[in-house]
Amino acid sequence: MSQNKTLRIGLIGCGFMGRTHSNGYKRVGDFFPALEYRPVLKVVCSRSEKSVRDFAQQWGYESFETDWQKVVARDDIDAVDICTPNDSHEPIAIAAAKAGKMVLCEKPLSRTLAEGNRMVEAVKKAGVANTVWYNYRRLPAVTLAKQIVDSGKLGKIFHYRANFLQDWTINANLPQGGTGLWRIDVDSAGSGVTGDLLAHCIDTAMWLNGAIIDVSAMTETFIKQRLHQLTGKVQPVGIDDACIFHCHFENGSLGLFESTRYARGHKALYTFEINGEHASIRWDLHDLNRLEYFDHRDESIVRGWRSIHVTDGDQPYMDKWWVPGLGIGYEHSFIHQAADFLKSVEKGEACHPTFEDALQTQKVCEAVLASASTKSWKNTGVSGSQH
Ligand code: SOE
Repeated sequence: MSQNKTLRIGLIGCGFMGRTHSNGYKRVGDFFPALEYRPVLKVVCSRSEKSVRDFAQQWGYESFETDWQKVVARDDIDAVDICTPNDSHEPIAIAAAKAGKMVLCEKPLSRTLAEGNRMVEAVKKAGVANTVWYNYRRLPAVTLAKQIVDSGKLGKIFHYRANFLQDWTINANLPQGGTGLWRIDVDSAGSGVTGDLLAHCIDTAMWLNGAIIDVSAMTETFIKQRLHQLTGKVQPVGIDDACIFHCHFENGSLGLFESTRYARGHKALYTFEINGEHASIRWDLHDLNRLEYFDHRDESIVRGWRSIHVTDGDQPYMDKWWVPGLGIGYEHSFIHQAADFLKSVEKGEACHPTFEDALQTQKVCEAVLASASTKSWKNTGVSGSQH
């Protein structure tokens, strides 16, 4: 066990994501003891003094601030971790990079491609380590899917299908904007399900199956007006409540994606399925330790879908946890991401997805929204292998 170097974290934002990241930092050293770097929870920042004080105490941060610029300016911080609503990702990331800090950013990278481009420029110019928390890549079953695809077991890929279904905004009386509901406010979020949910699906899809080169999409906003929590006025809703798109991947396969917050009964049903010439795989977030695999080359009398319980020590990340057969959860994806980031710092390597990788997802999101609003196919501008 080494653990002799520290990485001093300044976390901005103490909502849901602030908690998932903090939990990642707190537990990573216990379960990845061989890491050279150990995160130190130096400072957490949020505008509300009461919330940030309580958060700092609960999670064990050494101090708190109410102005993110102060965190960025502090010389006892090595890495700034952005867990705020999407509208502040750009200014915080650029200022942090300029101050020479490593930058970690919650997904999506930005509200728009233009913002994302400026963020990528800033981290490149400053030469600072950077990563975006597309956490689902780090669930063992999803990482195993990547290993299976890369091994060539599926053969030529024909289809990629993904859904991300929720139902939490069906109530027309739910307000938009402000704490907890900024995801429904277009100014804060940039878009609705496209940036919030499909961005996860696109990130995983391009990681597993390569570049998405063009898209044809439709979006719908079912509830057109909502009370805005901050202005107190009933205002138009600017986000997409649902989005469906199909696409071509550069490898010749076809993609079909659907996301909505109006699928009654589904809370966070993220699923994907890949169909290849020899074999198929599928995964479901509600049963996250399992990967299903069908191989046509199996002897016909026993051929069928295998349900692989991804909990064995030789499967991704699982040598760090309990004993074979015992599952892990959603929060572990963030612990794994913290571990992978610390490892990348130790090795001086990139931690994927970097800002540049996440910008490719941003390009697809932007093309999806443009396709829906113009009712036409759009090229994404993404090509080549994706990390
Ligand atoms: C939205 O409800 C949300 O919390 C997303 O913002 C997360 O990225 C997703 O993982 C779960 O759903």
